Amino acid sequence: MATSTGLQIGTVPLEQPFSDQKPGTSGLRKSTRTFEIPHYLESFIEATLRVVPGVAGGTLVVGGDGRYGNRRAIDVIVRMAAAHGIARVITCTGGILSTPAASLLIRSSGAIGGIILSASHNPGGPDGDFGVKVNGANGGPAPEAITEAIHASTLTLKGYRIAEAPDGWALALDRIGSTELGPLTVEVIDGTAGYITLMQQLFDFGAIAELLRGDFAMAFDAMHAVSGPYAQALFEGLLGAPAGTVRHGVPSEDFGGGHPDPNMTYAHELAELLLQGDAYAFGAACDGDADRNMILGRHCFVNPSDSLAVLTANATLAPGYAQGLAGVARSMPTSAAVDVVAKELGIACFETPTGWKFFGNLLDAGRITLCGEESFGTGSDHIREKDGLWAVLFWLQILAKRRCSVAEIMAEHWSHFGRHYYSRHDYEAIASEAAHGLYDRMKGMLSALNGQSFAGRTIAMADDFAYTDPIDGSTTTGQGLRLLLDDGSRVVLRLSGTGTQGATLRVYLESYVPPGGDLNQDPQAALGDLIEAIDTLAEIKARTGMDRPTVIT
Ligand code: VG1
Ligand code: CO
Repeated sequence: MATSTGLQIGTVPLEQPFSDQKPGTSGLRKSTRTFEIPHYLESFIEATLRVVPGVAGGTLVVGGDGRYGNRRAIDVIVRMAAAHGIARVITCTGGILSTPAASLLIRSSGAIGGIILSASHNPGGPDGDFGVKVNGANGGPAPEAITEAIHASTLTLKGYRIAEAPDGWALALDRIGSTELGPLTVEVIDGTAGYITLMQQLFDFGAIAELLRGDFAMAFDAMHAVSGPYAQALFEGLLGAPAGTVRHGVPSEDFGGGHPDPNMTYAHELAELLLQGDAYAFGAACDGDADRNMILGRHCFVNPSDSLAVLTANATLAPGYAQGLAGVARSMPTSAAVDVVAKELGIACFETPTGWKFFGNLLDAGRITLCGEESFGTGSDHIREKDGLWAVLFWLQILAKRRCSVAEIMAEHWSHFGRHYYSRHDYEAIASEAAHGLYDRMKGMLSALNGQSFAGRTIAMADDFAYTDPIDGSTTTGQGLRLLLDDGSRVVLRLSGTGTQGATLRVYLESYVPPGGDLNQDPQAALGDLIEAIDTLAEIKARTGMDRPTVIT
């Protein structure tokens, strides 16, 4: 079929629908090779464009973290958007757009939503992973009702609609400007400008610049991923930090062969710099799509659950939050450190399932201002995604005002609120049957565990976490097995929804020591009895065949 503008639009038949396009915690995430199967990406995009409301005549934001496959995917999405009657696609130079900047762009452009090409912290390249995240008009990850409808649509697809680009047409992705493809306008903009302006509204850049000009040395690791250009413009540009402050700042298609996951295992270079060396007062890193953050001080690692609590306790030091907070929220496996702060501040604290999409309604309704997850995710109502660089700027803001070290902030926080010793143990790439066998066995045992003794305490409640959204009343079940102990400690087991090889088991461990108690233990030692007890109960080592976790946070 030719449109009035002469664009050729056709339907490509699918011999058989794909059966494995079920979005996990954060969109559809698979190996790059899987996405290279003919029609695979197209099938998921077709289902998305059929399900998302407002496609005809609407605006769509498209961009990604720059990993291998990004440019091809943008080309496919643009041509499919044209075939589905989208009027305007907004993308960025090089197709490079961080997840938080995409969230902002969706909100500021009045788009119907966005498609973000990223497998986040998973490695990239031909042998790595690729991913497609679908966000709605509020800028946040699409709610489950939408992702389930997309999945259902993929199961019955018979074909997909795509425009054939006229001879000689190519998307000029590397230049700011706009290109027409039949009735569709593709705008290529600078992906950093709007985001940086928003950061300047939320934080006192003068105060932070003064801190960075003094003897306060900072190291930021962009992990060869999308945060690089933003971090360079912010830290080395506007805030005047010395050249070289941003490490690995040029996005590469395979993240320099690394794993763009800002934790102690994969960002070990930065961790060693801060934890063993003396040269730097502050260190931070972001993940592949720049929605995660890791915060380090000299000889000090800030646990992400603690980071959310510290930001909450110090929020009014930032101009954007000077009026105080409406409320806060954390994902269920995140430690209750923020709960204690919220209680003292007299604000509400919500506990949601894992995944940023569950914060969306609370943010939209104005019930919460800050929220976060133990998995290095922190954010606020400024957008509808977690935001790595925002968290780094927030920490710099606090340090600029308080003029003390990160370690001093932590010590003071714990001595006032008590300390939630916390750790997450990940067992990655376990054979799927072994992982599900372990998990299902534990699930079957839950009711019998109530009242049993565990690590010298008593299990006060054992359940499979379920959540009812306080705004729209929707319920979500099966969100993680919780053992809540009578002294406030707990152990949670979950299977990851973002892994791409076999299954990943996450074990979350937490134990609270009130002010006045021993606040200076090593977390692994403080949690040692819980670690041992859950291994025995869930038969982790025996069933996975692994004698230690792949990653300990
Ligand atoms: C993980 C984290 C979760 C986070 C999700 C997406 O999910 O645990 O807290 O929201 O990744 O983060 P899972 O199901 O593997 O535990 V990202 O940076 O990939 O957008
Ligand atoms: Co991410």
